[in-house]
Amino acid sequence: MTSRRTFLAKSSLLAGGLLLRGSAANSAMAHGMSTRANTLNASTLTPFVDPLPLPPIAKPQGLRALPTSAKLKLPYYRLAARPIDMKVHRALKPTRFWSYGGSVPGPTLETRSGEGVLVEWANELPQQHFLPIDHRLHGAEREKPRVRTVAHLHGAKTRPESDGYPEDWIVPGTSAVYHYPNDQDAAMLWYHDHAMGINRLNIYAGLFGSFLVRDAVEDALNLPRGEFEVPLALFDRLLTPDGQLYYPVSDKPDAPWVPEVFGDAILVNGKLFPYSEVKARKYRLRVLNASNGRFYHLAFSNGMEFHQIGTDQGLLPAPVALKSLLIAPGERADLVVDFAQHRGEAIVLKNDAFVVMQFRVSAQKVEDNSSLPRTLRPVPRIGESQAVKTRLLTLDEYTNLVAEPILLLLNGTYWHQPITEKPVLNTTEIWSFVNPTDDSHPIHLHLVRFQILDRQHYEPWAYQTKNELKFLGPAEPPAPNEAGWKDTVRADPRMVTRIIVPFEGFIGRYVWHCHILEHEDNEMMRPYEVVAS
Ligand SMILES: [Cu+2]
Repeated sequence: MTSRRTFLAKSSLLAGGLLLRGSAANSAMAHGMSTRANTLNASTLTPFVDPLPLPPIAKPQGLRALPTSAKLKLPYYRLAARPIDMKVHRALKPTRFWSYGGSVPGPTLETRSGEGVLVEWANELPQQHFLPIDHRLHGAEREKPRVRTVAHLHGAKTRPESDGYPEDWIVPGTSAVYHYPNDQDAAMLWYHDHAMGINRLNIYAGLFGSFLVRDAVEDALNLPRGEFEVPLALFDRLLTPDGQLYYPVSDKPDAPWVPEVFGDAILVNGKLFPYSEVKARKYRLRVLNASNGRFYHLAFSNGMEFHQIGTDQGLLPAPVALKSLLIAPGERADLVVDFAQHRGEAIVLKNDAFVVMQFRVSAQKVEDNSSLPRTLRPVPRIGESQAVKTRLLTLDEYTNLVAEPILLLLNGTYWHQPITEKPVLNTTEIWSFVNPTDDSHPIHLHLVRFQILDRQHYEPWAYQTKNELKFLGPAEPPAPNEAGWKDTVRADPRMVTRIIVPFEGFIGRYVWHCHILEHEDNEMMRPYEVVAS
């Protein structure tokens, strides 16, 4: 392999005072962001005093014809981004957010496989941003409008013109209509902003929501539904003492970008430490990690077992029993939790030692006609021999001379460089991510769904000095709860993570990127193009 990474590290980057961050570098800076004098200590607030809110279900505003086929009329939704004030805790004054449709998370769109919808995404925001823009970042230069939005439906198989390409942003007072054909399996997708260079700020401000695709396979399983199917969108924030969003900045006024953001206020559907009153029966919890950079390691305070039945792109082959769940930014987990044996208990959902929310199980015995089937949906494994190409792609972090991360690249390549990944439509490829950094990077590809082949440790010193991949130990298959269709994968430190990807759907230009939003905004995103055969 010719290593662009090595080339860059030795030439332009070193000349500019940049260093490639090796395995010995410390990421204390990245992990010290949550303790600041000018922020509220969220743990001083009384937990479990606000009920868990549920985002409203979006209602279509009638039917409209597709621009390309006047005969076909589709449900038409309009979601406008505008400022709102929302109470995140009983003891705090309302917090200013930017919202799609009046709540954070925005309204949930509930759709069916094979039945397309149209969404008009409107930008009704003010002309000034309320979070700190870094004008050095690509796409966020001083001459660009401060407030730009573009909606991406994460996990959707859409044409490129409806995918929310980062440079397709719109300004206040304008809107764009996107078509989602929903020709895909039942899954929980999520919409969020994707504007070049300020994506991390727009999502932190609140521009996201869920999008459910349902289908007959899911219907036939008799899973808990209606009031017993509960979405849980997790997003951590830092708050000022008077309860406003605080987005941290570096100590350099002209370069405010920080490499990661971790807040101590973990919001669930927009509330801090909420409680939910539940019946003593099975519930289906649709968990979304909508955080900028936080990974969650979730478990119940009583140590109870639960089952994961689906992942990013839909149902797993069979339920997987778990006592804890790791979920990275951008990922979704579909869970079934049975409270039947816990009548009258108050059970806390925790992120390691920290409180997330509380479930109060009613004392009454109730009838539960829902099922947790032993099998769910077949997920045929794609054989490696199906792949026509393997790409080795590095995940790179560069630091300054005091070991602070200042730039992240995919395969040593900047956003503006020519497209290097051009898979052919209806072919399958293996993408191998080499991660020499200290961080796990959740890598997301637009348009497609994929399967994880394996992860394998390598010897970092041989890689750093000789660009040689010497594997340590065997390749590890994905955990059972990752062995379904995915669209986001954890690429863990000092490992090679391999995914196998059928490029299906449409030709055109899409993106792939790290879903740690601070990384994505600072060059850890690349265009790719699906080309005709
Ligand atoms: Cu990253």
